[in-house]
Amino acid sequence: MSELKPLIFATLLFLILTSIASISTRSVRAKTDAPPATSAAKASLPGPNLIVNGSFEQSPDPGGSWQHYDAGATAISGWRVSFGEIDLYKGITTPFGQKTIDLDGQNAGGVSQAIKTEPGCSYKLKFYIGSYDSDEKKVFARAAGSRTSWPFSVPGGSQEHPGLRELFCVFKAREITTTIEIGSGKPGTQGPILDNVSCVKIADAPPPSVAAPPAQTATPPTATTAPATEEEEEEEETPAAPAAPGTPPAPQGN
Ligand SMILES: [Ca+2]
Repeated sequence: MSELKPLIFATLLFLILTSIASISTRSVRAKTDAPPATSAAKASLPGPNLIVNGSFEQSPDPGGSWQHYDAGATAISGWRVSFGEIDLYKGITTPFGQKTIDLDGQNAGGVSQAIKTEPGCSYKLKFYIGSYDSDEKKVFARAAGSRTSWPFSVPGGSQEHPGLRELFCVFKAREITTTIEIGSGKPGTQGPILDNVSCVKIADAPPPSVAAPPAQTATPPTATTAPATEEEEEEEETPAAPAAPGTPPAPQGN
């Protein structure tokens, strides 16, 4: 019997160690399966595309090669002609479907769209611009009180080779709705060709700053106080570097 004791002891020890190892493995697996909270937060940025019909494919068939629209028109789903005149074009070669916008109708024009935004958050507005002639052109983008403009030209530009290039600007939303606008900054009858507009949230609002503790010795309020300064509503124009000619961008979704 005494010879069996070491054997029984060894067997029990083996079973205990095996059991502990099994629990440890399950614990590690459980930790691996649960994603850390930070990665879930990062996965939400950049956010989804907020622009409706950014490639202008959801619009009436122009019939021929183009259809003229004046300021106020809303025939192109999601969009409004914000000023001047534009043409909805069909047949200009781009990687983004069949339809594009010529931002000059018989004169300079623009399109706008209101999107839902979160005040304090930053957004990236991106779009593609080209030209079907060689003339100097200017395109601008406006959102949340800031305006960015780009002079550009496409030497040898044509309907088959409009020389599309990607442009973008970043803005910080002030309201729960922000109207973005893209327009021609130079009068003409053949303007910037616009296609594949997108806008995504790229940064959350910064955390609120910690208020300074109140002073120990408060001064008594005076009878008259200075009027509060109203926020400056004038737009800031940010001139951008000329858009360099580039190779046609890779196709992207709407
Ligand atoms: Ca398109």
